[in-house]
Order: sequence, then structure tokens, then C-alpha cells
Amino acid sequence: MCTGVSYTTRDHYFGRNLDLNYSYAETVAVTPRSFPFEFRSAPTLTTHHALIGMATISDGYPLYYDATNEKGLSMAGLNFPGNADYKPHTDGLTNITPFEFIPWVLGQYETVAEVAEALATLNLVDVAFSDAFPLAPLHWIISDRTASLTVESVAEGLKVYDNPIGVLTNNPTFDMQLFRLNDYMHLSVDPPEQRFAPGVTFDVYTQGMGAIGLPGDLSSASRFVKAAFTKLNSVSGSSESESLSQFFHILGSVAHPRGSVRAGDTYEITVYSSCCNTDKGIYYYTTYENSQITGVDMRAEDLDGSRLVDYPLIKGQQIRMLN
Ligand code: GCH
Repeated sequence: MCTGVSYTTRDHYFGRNLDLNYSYAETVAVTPRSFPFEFRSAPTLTTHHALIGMATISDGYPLYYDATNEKGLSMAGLNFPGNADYKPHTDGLTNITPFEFIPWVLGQYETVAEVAEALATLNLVDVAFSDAFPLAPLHWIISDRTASLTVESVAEGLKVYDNPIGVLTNNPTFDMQLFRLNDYMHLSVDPPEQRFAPGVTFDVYTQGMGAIGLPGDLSSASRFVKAAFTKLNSVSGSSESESLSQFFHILGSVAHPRGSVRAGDTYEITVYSSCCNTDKGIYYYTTYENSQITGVDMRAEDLDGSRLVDYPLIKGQQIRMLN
């Protein structure tokens, strides 16, 4: 399972958990402005906004899972099995494959409003990258510092939803996830008030009782509610250290410790958690076994060049011993 989050303190932050029982040699990849983005049907972007994000690189092409561009626009693909439905090529529309979708959006646009307009003529086509990398059933969250969209290509066509929560998980479809939040409107960070029945005395015997009923399991629908509650009630200072810490705690509230979610013969784990400062273009991550925050600053690279730069993940614990 996965969870994507958009969060603003002084700067804007965007990131996700990637929860899986396998991994594809992910790297933090910086795509500079003159790296030619070739598309199967759409015209090549010979120059474009620079991108930073998590990707698997195959045949020199960055297959991004999530990324941010130098204008602060961000996007992440999350699993959407059974619902994602990509279409045949259609003349008159912009035909983009799912694996091209992140470069196509982040290469060209600066705001969610611009993307919403471009999506009016978009067709997500059923073309795989290669035999080794078949079509991935995904839906996407696209965010700038003020707004988020959810994009779902389903049987009825392309759906574009405003995402006022700034959170995305997996199934079911986003309209259902949003609707189910209604069931939790009684939850609160404050101690509960007695409204059970007149004349009964109750004891607020511990902190946190106002949110009893908040789902704690790791199903997608439950993670949506938990991450929404945690994010929307989040309180943090505005420094980079305080914001990053808070962001990773929000993601931590829906992380997968190995053993809690069986997937076949193995277990889903939170392979990585990411947090990009979208104003500064710095991509931070932790991995399942590396709790130290590692960062890559896109502005330290030659963004006018054409050479893709990638930093393989540091996956082992970085322990500071004091004696
Ligand atoms: C290719 O078409 C696209 C690229 C892959 C390979 C297939 C590496 C890039 C990117 O789309 C990759 C994709 C493999 C895989 C990824 C995807 C980004 C996110 C997705 C995960 C499986 C999503 C994790 C998730 N799991 C919960 O939501 C890595 O499709 C669940 O419910 O299983």
C-alpha cells in the first residue's frame, strides 16, 4: 500500500510511503532541463522543467514513482489495482502512457490549475514501457502549495477530482474515500464530551479518547482516514527540521512494520518514505532500515545539462554510537 501527502508550513512539502513486498532498485533521480523527454505519441520535450524524485532508471529513462519540478509542482503514482483502466490510442486527444505521465505533467506545468486544464484532452493509453516493466495500475495525486488533484483513469474514462485533503492512498476510488470521511466527523483531538445519554457519568480516563474510532489498521481506506486526521490536525514549527520531522511522523502514522500485512509468502513493508521540500527542490527520504534522513538537493546539480543524475538509496542504518 502507499500513502501520498501534501503539507505546508512555511515551505511546501510533498511525499509518500511506498509500501511493497518487493523493490525495483529505486534511486533519487534528477532530470535536468535538456534531457530529452521522448513520448510514444506526444512530441518530445527537448527542454522542460527540471525534476527530482524517486525513480527506477531503465534504458536511460527515469520511471518516476513520485517527483517534484523546479516550480514546486509535485506528483505521485499509487497502486490502484482493479480500478485503473487505460484506453486505446484516440486521435484528437493527447495520448500519454502511464509511465510518461509524471514527466509529461512536471516537465511542462507549474500549477495544479494549469494541469487541470491540460487534463481536459488527456488520454492515458494502455502502452507498457517494456516486457520487464508492464503497465502499472495507478492513480495519481498532483499538488502545488495551495491545491491537490487526484487523477483516475477508470472504465468510464478519465476522472479528475479536487483533493481538498491533500492525501491519497489506494482503493477504492477517490470519490468513495472522500465520502467515507463523513463517517468520522465526530472524531476530535480534544477530550470527548458526554453525549452518550442523559444522566450517565463517564470518566475521561486517558488522553486521546476524542479520536477513539479512528482506524488503526493498514487497509487503504483506513490509512486514508488516519493520514487525513493526522495531517489536518498537524501542528509543527516552520523550520526545515521541524517541518521534516513532522512530515515523516505523518507518514509514520500509516507505515507498515514487517509482519503486519501479509502479501503472499512475504509481507508489505514501507520500502521508503519521502518528503520533498518543493520550494527548495530538496528530496529527503528514509528507508525501512535507514531511519536517518538522507537528502538530495536538485539545485546542486547542473540543471541546464542533459545528463540524468541518480543517487542509489542508502538502505542500511546509520547509527551514531556515542562511546
Ligand atoms: C512501469 O510501467 C512504471 C514504472 C514501474 C514499473 C512499471 C517501476 C514506474 C512506476 O510507475 C512504478 C512501476 C512499478 C510499480 C510502482 C510504480 C510506482 C508505484 C508502484 C507501486 C507498486 C505502488 C505501491 C503501492 N502498493 C500498494 O501502492 C513501484 O507499479 C498495493 O496496494 O499494492
